[in-house]
Amino acid sequence: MKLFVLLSLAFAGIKALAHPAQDTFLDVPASVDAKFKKHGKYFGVATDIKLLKEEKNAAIIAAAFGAVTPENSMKWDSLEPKINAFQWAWPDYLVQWAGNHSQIVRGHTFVWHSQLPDWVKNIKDKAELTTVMKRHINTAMGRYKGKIYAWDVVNEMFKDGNGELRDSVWSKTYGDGFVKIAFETARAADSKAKLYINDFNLDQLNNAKTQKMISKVKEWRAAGIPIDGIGSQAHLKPGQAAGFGAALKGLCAVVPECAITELDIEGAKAEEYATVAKACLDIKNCVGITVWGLRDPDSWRKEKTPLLFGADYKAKPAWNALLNAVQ
Ligand code: 9MR
Repeated sequence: MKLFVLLSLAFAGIKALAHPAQDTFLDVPASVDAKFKKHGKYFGVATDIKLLKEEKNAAIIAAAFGAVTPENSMKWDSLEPKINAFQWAWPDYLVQWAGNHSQIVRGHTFVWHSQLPDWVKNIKDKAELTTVMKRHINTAMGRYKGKIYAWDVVNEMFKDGNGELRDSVWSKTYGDGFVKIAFETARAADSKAKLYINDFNLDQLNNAKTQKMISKVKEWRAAGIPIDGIGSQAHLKPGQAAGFGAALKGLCAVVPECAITELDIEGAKAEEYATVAKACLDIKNCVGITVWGLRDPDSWRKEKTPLLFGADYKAKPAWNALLNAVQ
């Protein structure tokens, strides 16, 4: 008897040594990504160096997700705050972390009106702006060639409401001509990376912006512009999940692939998360879903508690709903 107890204790000790992470953090949830993988899709999360260096955050992301998007560190003001002086430390950390954990990376983002430094916004000369845009894209895509699954090459170029071109240094200088330059530059820089146009409020099929995205992407692709995918950000309000699937279907129909790139839902209702997950699962070329952050307190709209994990690092009911929604 005594020998049995001794042996059991010794075995438990060896097990604890073999799984040191479980000693410090026992509450890692079942992987939604593993379920998505069965369908050839990924389930990812936006994060960055600071959160990846927090042990519990990183443990959950490592165990339950399959893709990461840098929430801020690859945006222009972070990557190239001063002309031709690139800051690699933060995005390098994320890309390396992803590699170490066999996760894919979505690069976010190049041509955007926001988080764009004044030195770019103030450029008046078209030739100069073109040089600057091309150098920015070439430098970032060159550094991470082969390590980034997809890039959001153009972000949020359409206005809400009527879906017209949003005012920015890009539209002021080129009309919508920057789309061709940006995508052709990106294709030449890394021919294997998937190139996306990304936007929010594409959540209902009949809204003007969704329709504009569909018709313009069709037109651009017919003209040979290398757009591989549409990203629907999906920052949803309660009630919007219902029409989301029809909208996504319309968007995905005009591109080789599509993705839900920044999902969060105000209130994080379990059924609404499940509805959105099913929307992607039901569409063959929807390659995956990224949620825009792990825990509510780290969300860009934390007061709406839109994410899948609470401050206590515990999965909310929507997590189980996702596990059940994906067979
Ligand atoms: O979540 C991001 C937040 O930390 C930043 O302060 C903010 C600045 O613009 O950008 C947030 O992410 C945005 C994303 O890059 C593009 N789509 C909308 C997202 C939420 O604002």
